[in-house]
Amino acid sequence: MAVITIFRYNDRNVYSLEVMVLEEIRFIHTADLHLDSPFLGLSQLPEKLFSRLQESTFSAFERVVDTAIEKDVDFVLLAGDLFDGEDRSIKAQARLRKQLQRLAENNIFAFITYGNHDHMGGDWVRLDMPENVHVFSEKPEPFLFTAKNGVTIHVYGFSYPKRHVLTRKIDEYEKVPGADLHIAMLHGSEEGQSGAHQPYAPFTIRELLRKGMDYWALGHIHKRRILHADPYIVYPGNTQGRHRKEEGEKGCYLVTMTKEGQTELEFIETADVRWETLCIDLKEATGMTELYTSCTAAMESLGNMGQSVLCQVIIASPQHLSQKVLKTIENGEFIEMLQDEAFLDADFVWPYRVELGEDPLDEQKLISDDTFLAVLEEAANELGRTDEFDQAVSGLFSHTYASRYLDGLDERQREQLLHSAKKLVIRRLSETD
Ligand SMILES: [Mn+2]
Repeated sequence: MAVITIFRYNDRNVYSLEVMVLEEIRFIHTADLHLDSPFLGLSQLPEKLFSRLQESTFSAFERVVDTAIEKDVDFVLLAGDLFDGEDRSIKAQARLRKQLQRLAENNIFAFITYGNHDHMGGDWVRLDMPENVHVFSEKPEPFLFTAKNGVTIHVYGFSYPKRHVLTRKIDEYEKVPGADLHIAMLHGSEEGQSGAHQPYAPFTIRELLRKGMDYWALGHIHKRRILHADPYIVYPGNTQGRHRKEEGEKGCYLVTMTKEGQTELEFIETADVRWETLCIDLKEATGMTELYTSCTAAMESLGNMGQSVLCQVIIASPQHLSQKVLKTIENGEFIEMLQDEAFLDADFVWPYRVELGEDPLDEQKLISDDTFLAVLEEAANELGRTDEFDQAVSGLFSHTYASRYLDGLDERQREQLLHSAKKLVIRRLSETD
């Protein structure tokens, strides 16, 4: 409760005291905790980093709860995908429960809707949640909540009964009178924004606005996005990035709302390990020492953020590098050098891959014979259209172990493979005079 005390002197110089109570509520909006994400495919990281990463979804949620307590909020909204797996590991449930109990001890309520990852139809060992928690059923019904200062709120939400909920759940939301404020939780995607995939619980912004709510607490999309202000329609994103495509700041929103619905948002970063891309842009011929120094300096700058970082390094304009340097990048020697520099203390900056950016001039620079390049280009295109291409890659796709992890190649991947092969031919030829 925010209290403002005003001292006022009257004409006889005797002061009177007035106390004004600000009628506003505070809550945290978070979603997509994905507790106990396994971080598959990253087990090649040094053990210490890997276990830190496996712990990160839990640490991130702990930070959400720390913030809730520190800011003395009224409640926390958890808008779906709290658990990563539909079997809800007992470890994840126990640790979620522990954090919710911390909220209970601090007189903070929690609202949960389950999403497509932790739908209600999953097969899991049930661990009951503490009493300060309301879990929504599969129908978006209101829950009447009274904040510490007496402001009343209807919170609406629903949980996924099964993994695939493709119906327009938005049609089932209805504002029910009887509260000062109306806050709706929805795990789903905006129509037309989910690419080729069938959208879960689809909605349009117009549909949400028409419901007359004061705040839409969304979940499902892992990239933080504010779809609308006044009233706010918000995806807070996930609390911890789980792979390189979930880069940058990850966290939750601290929301302050007056009884009249005026809303302010503050983003709170919660990720324990952050994914980043470092782009090293070479402007001129660069030797090994300079390249190495620029990379380590850039890595160091990431180290001052008070977080651990997993970064990929992209070297733009690699035509400024000599063949020898390029070779150390391709055979992995260079990344090993950088990794030797990485600290593995409390906070780390770990380069997990080094990539060469696109390099348009490469070919002409290495081989001046235009006719040869044209023939090579033609041969590569030709190869792409024949069975020989499939034969060439068939070894990989029929390999007992490798094939399990591979889908077929699409057009773009075929083209990329041909492009890399062409570059390799050019590079090899230029090496052997
Ligand atoms: Mn999710």
